[in-house]
Amino acid sequence: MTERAPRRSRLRRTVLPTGAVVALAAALITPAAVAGPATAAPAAGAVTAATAAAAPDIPVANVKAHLAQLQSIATANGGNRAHGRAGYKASIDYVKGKLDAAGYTTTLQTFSYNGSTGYNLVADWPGGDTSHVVMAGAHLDSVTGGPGINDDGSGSAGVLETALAVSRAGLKPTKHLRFGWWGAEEYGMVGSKNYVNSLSSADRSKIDSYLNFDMIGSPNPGYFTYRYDSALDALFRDYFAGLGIATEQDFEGDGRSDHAPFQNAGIRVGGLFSGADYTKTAAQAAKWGGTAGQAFDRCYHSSCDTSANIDDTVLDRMSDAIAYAIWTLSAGDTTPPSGTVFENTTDVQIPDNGAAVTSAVTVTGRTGNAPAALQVGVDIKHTWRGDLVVDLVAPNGTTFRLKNSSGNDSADNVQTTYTVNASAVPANGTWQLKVQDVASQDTGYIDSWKLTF
Ligand code: DTR
Ligand code: ZN
Ligand code: ZN
Ligand code: CA
Repeated sequence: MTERAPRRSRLRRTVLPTGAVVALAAALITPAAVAGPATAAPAAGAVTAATAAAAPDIPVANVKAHLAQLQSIATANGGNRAHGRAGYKASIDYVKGKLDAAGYTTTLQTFSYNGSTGYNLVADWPGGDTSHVVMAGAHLDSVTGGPGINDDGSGSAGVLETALAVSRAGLKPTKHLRFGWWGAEEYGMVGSKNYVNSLSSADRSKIDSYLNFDMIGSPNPGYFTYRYDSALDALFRDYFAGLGIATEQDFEGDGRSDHAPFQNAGIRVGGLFSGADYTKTAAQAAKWGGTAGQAFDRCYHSSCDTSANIDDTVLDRMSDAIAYAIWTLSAGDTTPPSGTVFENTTDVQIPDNGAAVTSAVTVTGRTGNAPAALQVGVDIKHTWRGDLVVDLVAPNGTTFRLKNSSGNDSADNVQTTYTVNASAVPANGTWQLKVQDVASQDTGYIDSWKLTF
């Protein structure tokens, strides 16, 4: 605690315009938000542990084992798994065998395209409310020119292993779970169009959301989310933020994969993508690693899209993200809508030039971590706000500095909304506003404060 320089006359003091206060607050917060929280960010496991039924860590070795099988199938069948070729049907049989053994109700849907029979595989996990279906899918076909291990063995294997994890966990979701593997995507989403067309309009309206995973193991990876539905986009963005990974929204994929037929039928769609033939920029390489100036997948649609064409780390993380989304979305509507306000309106006196005081707000019913742009509304009545140091303390002890003291800030009151990047800390628990008056003479109290999630 320090003694400040003699104060100026109250009559001559300058009152900062509100905009200046907000700008000052932003300047103070930015370094902490960039440098990360004061305490270590929770481990990846701790992020999901905060959810009601924690999603499992998907073993990437299992996902890779599926890819090895798909590679063997291609190798044994002329080097591809394309629509109308033996390697495609063998791929379907492999996936179906795993799902049948795990207790799924599988349906093989056939269609005809280009003079050949095509196949979709649909797997329903028994139970859950069938009028609220959560669905995830991937295309199982490759182009004729290669084995298609990243495109889209990766998505097929990640979805398959998530489905098997549902079985291992004996998951009893509130909503009904369905998984799909589509044929002939490479000819213009032929299989997924057939599937969506085969549904009655009543059955289409029962699908709450469809998540698509087409290329999730790119060797020079990016972390892209589908941007079509803001809640599904945020679900994945927040998941990766919890791992300390910044995502970008995908702008390459419009109408280019199996989410499109679902979207055209008015179904909410989301998904992940690690990049195809576009070039990674320097900025993207800076945040994700890998090589700038090179394609995310240099083997896209080529014979070199083999088991060697996979980055294990992105495959692992995106497979975990599939499981996180499936667990979270199928658990039901336990998450309050965004915009939920948690507030404490009890006055807390702030001792003059004394110890810090706190006011608590308990957040419940949230899933995962707090938002990247957490709104902290503060209303402190005080006769000289320059005396005050204000912090936000997260449930795990992470401290965010909202405001420093200042000998020059002679206005009354702290009445503003701060934006804090709290995406590295779990949302649920008791948050505290911590206020200390560090100079004598002027006094005040915390009137109220709130967190908007
Ligand atoms: N449809 C893919 C490749 C692809 C290109 N851009 C995107 C964006 C989002 C998902 C997929 C893609 C293919 O199978 O070739
Ligand atoms: Zn493709
Ligand atoms: Zn694809
Ligand atoms: Ca004081």
